[in-house]
Formats: sequence, C-alpha cells, structure tokens
Amino acid sequence: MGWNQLREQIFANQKKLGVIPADAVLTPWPDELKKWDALTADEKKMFERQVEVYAAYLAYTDYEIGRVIQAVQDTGKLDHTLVIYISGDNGSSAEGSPVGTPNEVAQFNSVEVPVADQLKYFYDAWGSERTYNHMAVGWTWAFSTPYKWTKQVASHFGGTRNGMAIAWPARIKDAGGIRNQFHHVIDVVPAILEATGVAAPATVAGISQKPIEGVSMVYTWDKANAAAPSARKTQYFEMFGNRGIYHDGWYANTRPISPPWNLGATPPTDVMNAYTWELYDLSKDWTQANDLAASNPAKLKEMQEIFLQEAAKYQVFPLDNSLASRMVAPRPSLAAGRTEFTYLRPLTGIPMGDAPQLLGTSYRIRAEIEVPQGGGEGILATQGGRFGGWGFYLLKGKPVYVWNLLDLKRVRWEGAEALAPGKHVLEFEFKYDGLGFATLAFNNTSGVGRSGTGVLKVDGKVVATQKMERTIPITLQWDETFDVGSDTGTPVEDRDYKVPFRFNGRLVKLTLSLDRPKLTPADEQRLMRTAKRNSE
Ligand SMILES: [Ca+2]
Repeated sequence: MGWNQLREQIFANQKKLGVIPADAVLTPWPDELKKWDALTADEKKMFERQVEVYAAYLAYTDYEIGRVIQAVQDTGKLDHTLVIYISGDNGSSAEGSPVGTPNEVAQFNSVEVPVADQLKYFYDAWGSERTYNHMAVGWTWAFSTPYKWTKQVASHFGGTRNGMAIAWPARIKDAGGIRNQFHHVIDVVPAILEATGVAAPATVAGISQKPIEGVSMVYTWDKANAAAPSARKTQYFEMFGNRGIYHDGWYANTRPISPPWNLGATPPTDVMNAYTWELYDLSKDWTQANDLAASNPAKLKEMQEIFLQEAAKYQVFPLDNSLASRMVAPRPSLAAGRTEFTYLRPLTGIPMGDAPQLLGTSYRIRAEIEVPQGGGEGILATQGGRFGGWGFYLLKGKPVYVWNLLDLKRVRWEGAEALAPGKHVLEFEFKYDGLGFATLAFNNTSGVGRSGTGVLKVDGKVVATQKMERTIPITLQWDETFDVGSDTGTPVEDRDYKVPFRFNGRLVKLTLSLDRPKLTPADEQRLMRTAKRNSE
C-alpha cells in the first residue's frame, strides 16, 4: 500500500473510531509531493522499506509502553494512577527529505542521499545501528492525516495536533469516551495540579514564580461534560515566523513560505507582513480545509489583532524567520568566544554547545603525549561519531586523523610509522578555505562546507598532507559528544576501533586553537548585495 492509499485508510479509520467528526474533510494531497503511483519501482521498494522500519519502531514503542503500564498494574496501583498519553511532540516529521535519508545528520547539513544509493548501500541496514534513518515526506504527510503539513509548521494542525488519551480507572468512569475540546500541551500541568489537589507554588527558593499559563482539562473527564465548551479560549502558535491563532472555535494562520524539507530556502525579510493569511471556522471545519480569509476579512482582522496581543503577552516578538543563521547563532556556553582550549587529563561527554567548534574554521590540535612501552593505542580527542565527526588517535602505534563526512566519505591522514615509546608531540593543522559561519548572518551559505587542507605532524615533522574538497557545513552529530582520551557513543571509523578505545599512554596536554575566518568590509558588502537580490 502506498502513502496516498494509507492516508485514505487512516482517514476512514478515524471516522469509524469517532476521533474526528463525521463531516470532517480530508485535506488535499500537496502539489509539492509525488503521488505514490508516480514513483518508480526503485523508489517504491526503498520507501516501503523505510515505512516498514517506522512501523516496527511504532510497534516496539507500543510494546515497551505496555510494559510500563503492566509494571504499574503489577504493583496494584493502576486504578489510582493518572496516565496522560500524547502520541508525539508535534506533527509527523518531514525532516527526512522527499526521498528519506539513511542519516539525518546528513539531511541537517542539506546533503540528500539519492534513492539509488540508499538501495545500494543502506537497504539491508535500514533501522539498524548502521543508520540514523528517517522516512520520506510522503509517509510523513500520510501520518499527519487528515491535516495539512508536518512537524515544524506551527500554522497548521499537521504540525501541531496530536492525539491524547487520559486514563485514571478509579476516577474517570467514561472509559473509551471521546473528547474534542481544544487544548494545548501546557494544559497538562494544570490538569495534574487540579487532579492531585496540589497548588502551584507561588515561590521556589525565595524566587516568586510566573503564573502557570495553562488551563485544567479535568472538567472533560465526566461524561456529563463531554460536550462542554473548551475551557481554553485562545492559543497562539509560532515557529520560524510562520504562525497561527486559535480563538473561540476560529483559527487564523499564515501560509508556510517554503516546505520544512527545503532547508536552503531564503525567508522573506519582512516577517510581519510578507505572509499570506488563512481563516478557518473550526466549528464546521475540523481540518482547516475551507479557507474563509477572502469571504470574511473582518473576522480575519479580528483574529490577527488577537495574535498580536497574545504574541506580545508571551514574548513572541520580535518574530524571527531565519533558518540556518538561527541554528548556528552563538549561545551562552563555556565555549562561546573562546579560541583556545586546553585539556590536561582525559574527559568525556562534553556536549556540542560547550565544545570547540571545528566546522567552517581553520584550527590546530596539539597533543603532548607519552607512548608506553609496547606501543601507543587509543583516542587522543574526538567529536561526533558514526554519522558525522572527527577523530585523532593512535592505531597500532601510528597517528591517525579522520574526518567522517556524514558517513558518506571518510578523509584520513595517517603517519607511516608507529611512534616509539616516550614523549611525542602530535599536531593536526587545518587551513580552511572559506569565509565561515559569519556569512549565515546574511542568509548566505557560501561560507560553509568549503574545502581545506589538513597537515599531520609528529614531533614537528610533516607525516601526511591532504586537501579535503568538502567539509561538513552546518552541524556534527548532535547526540554525540566531544571526548578527550577515549570515545563514547559510536566511533568515527568502525573499521579502526570500538568504543571506548581509551588511550593507553599518558596525555600530558591537549590544546585546540581556532582561527576563525573574518569577514572584510568588502565581503560584508558583497553578502548584503546578495541578500538584497535574493529577497527581491
Ligand atoms: Ca563518539
């Protein structure tokens, strides 16, 4: 079964179960996505594999959640346990690209893996520890049935609305009952507070607390209130400048400028006014299918005013619709503003934000070590892992530096000779050819992902020199860390070692120095001209 047929089947099932109203309309398939029948045989084969693995993941998750519930039941406390189950933290995710990806880290670096390569290299491995996989957007759209859009799209329910089930056998008697009141995830805490009779603290450790902004959902539990009006009257939504506002059964929202799977899109500079608005009467239109913006401009204006009020109240302004530049914007961290990092002993688990950032920059890593009798082996420093990262280590006594380019290619510098026991200084110097992350401030990606030349030295002598034609542009593998003296998570090169691959000698001192490219006034003018041209 393809994704179009799946969407129809899900929609029919939702009506049969009564979780959507009988008069709900299935929103149309988007022009941006291929229909299943238009796919090639190879595409169908690969995409079926993707969704089978996703289905297996769902079944596995379901089973494990069942074990948690069973464990509560085994203690005899299930009758007095409140369970709030929400299936997702937003809509189904479209971050895998229209063809899916074996490596989401590659996708976040705007590197798409063609279907032919997926079939050739990743078909059998899909869903194993060899892949960081994500299904194609067609499936995503089907799993957001009956709505439009996906995760990241705050304006439409395909990006925001999730099914929720609440159980409390001793208290909620209408088991299996369905409720359709409009609520938001911030209403979970007020519901728990009311259910438990616990008041929200006015102060914590002497600090007065902001008021809780949600409203309780407990009133919906009694069958007599099944059709009671929603206690939540108003809720704003916003992400990357794209936005929506719910108020008393009405919903107004902007239309996304570009789909979330297009990471290279240039957002409009006038975030307040450059968007088209839509208007929906949710009391008659569950799925945002019938846009009333043109026929009821007065209501739309009223809703837009409410958005402005709510956004001001909850510190949404200034709206920011930048993508890449926001992703890499400097944040407060231990690493912010530093260009020199010195480590005097082994250390693991430093998250990406607090580690030296080696992308889009020239840098030098210098390791003073003592190689033990019998030869050196193990990690000096590493960051990332199997799906993107770098490693500096001794392998059978020889110095090795590896850049793992998103598990699609590995570039390697290696000394020909094993190091003799005793003191040594190892250095890896990388000279980057581009302008670096600073160009992203102008919504321009020309500075990232450029070439560079690496030189590996032992005791001051060059042992390997190589140019990398491309570098990872945006991000390393975010769920792995920067480690000194051993490796955690996954290795950057499985063929060389298994984690933790602890260095068996003495690490006297490890220094990383960054030499970030600086924009000249001429560079800035050129980038500003390009940004202006793109927005016109
Ligand atoms: Ca690792």
